[in-house]
Amino acid sequence: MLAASIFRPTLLLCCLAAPWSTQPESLFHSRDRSDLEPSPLRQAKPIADLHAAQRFLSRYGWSGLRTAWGPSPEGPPETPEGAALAAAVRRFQRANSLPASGELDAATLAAMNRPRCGVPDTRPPSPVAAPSLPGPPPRARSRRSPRAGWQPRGSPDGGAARAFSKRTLSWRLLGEALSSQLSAAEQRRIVALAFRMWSEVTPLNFREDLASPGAAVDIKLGFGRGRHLGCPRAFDGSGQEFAHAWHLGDIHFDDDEHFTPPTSDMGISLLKVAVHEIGHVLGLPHTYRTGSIMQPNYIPQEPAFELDWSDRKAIQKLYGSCEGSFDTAFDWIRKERNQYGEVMVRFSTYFFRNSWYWLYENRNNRTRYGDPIEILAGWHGIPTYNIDAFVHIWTWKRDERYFFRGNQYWRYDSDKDQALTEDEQGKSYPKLISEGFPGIPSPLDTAFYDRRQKLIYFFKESLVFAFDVNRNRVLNSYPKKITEVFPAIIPQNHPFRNIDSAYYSYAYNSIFFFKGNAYWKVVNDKDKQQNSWLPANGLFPKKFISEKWFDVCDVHISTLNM
Ligand SMILES: [Ca+2]
Ligand SMILES: [Ca+2]
Ligand SMILES: [Zn+2]
Ligand SMILES: [Zn+2]
Repeated sequence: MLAASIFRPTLLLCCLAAPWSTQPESLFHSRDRSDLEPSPLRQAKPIADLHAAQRFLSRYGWSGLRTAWGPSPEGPPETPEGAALAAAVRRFQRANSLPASGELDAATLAAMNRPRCGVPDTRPPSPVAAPSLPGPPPRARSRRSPRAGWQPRGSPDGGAARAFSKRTLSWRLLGEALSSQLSAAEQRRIVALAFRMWSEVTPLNFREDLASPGAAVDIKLGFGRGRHLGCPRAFDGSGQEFAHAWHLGDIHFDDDEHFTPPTSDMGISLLKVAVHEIGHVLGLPHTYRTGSIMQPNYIPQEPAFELDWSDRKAIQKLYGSCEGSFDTAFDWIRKERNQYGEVMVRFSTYFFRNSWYWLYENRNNRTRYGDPIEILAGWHGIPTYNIDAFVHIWTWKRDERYFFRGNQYWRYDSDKDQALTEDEQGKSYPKLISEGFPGIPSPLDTAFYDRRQKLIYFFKESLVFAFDVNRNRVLNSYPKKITEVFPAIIPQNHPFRNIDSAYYSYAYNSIFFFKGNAYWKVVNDKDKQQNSWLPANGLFPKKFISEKWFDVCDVHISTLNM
């Protein structure tokens, strides 16, 4: 009932907004609250006339007059000329995919009454129109706000701008300003998840800070009703504005709204609103692009929502993409039968770093939603951090997967999703590398299996060892210098030693050497066919891993298990 009234266009709310007539049951016990009505939500006054529409257009940046952001935010609006008003209405109509009539018709008023964020959509039109000029937009006039620092996000410029220069930002849900609708633990969990979602796609980390003085906390969040938290901008009651964000990192939620956890399909998802407002604090303006979390209006939630491709690119334009080294990267091959009974080879790509891993979706060119995950949680019985290497020996007779760390190796049972403690011959694991792979040193830097040659290439410092899996020994001419077996195409453009990971990618049918945040692609057959002068196994010049594999981002350790 409550949720329905929020989503319904609120033109009719004048009738529903009368003082609540039902009196709560009288209180018999101080703890006997079960029959009490929740404190009635104050309803937002519907936008139903010219005066209210003018206020809306001004408040959200559609008209040239900016009364909502002036020294008296709740004061009466100035009256724009009819033509200016019609132009503002048309702009608003176009953005909302309505016929641009300039008339305040029912559909336009309904659009104005939809639940929305309090940050203005656009900056007021500049008196000097320069639409075709490249370069940064002209600065809009800035008026002094009631309090230094109380500038709404997105205003005055309305464009994206990086808001923080440091990489780790602290946040706090203000204890004195919690929502009355969700438990404190649930609010904190939802807000922490909202921050984590941004950290999954940026180099930023977010840390909850309950101890520092308030002024030292980067982003402070709180709930309030009507006039709240010393904020110059009062909330309007249930409906319309549900939250706003300010410069210096303050986020306020209208506690007259029916905020719900992500599992609910009613009300307004606090997670979605928090992700949106954090987007503002980080510097993103509104966009009317379908699918973006930065749309000004609340879009009732899908079962799961994620930051889409464009939202990711928008925030990465401000903060850069995620970089870092990997302990190992590999494709996990499995054979599946298709509907015709044919055996199909499928693979998943994994990146390991410290005690975390990411599954990479090559098809979507991004990491799986919700990653990274702890190795401990996804892989059973192998070391939980700093894996040196992974090898999948794959012949007609053999299908064996090994993880290497230190001087030991583990064999992994793909079907049971568990490291073997004993194999079919009664050999127990983990085993010493020197026993299972005679002549191979440890600890290893990395390794990969070459299926056609039936060789494992093991890498240690500047040397590479080719290991014949059938004869279980190192080839006679090995070890060799890595530069000898995998020569640089451009002289000196080579990792030379201590490679983090030699990764054979089935998506690219190529070997890649990873070191730090860079990769070198190894010449494959197709490259040779196209350019016969390329040396066999030559290394193309260095590139950044983040330019090929997107959004492999760390998150703050405290949010790893969300
Ligand atoms: Ca509201
Ligand atoms: Ca490694
Ligand atoms: Zn917004
Ligand atoms: Zn506020």
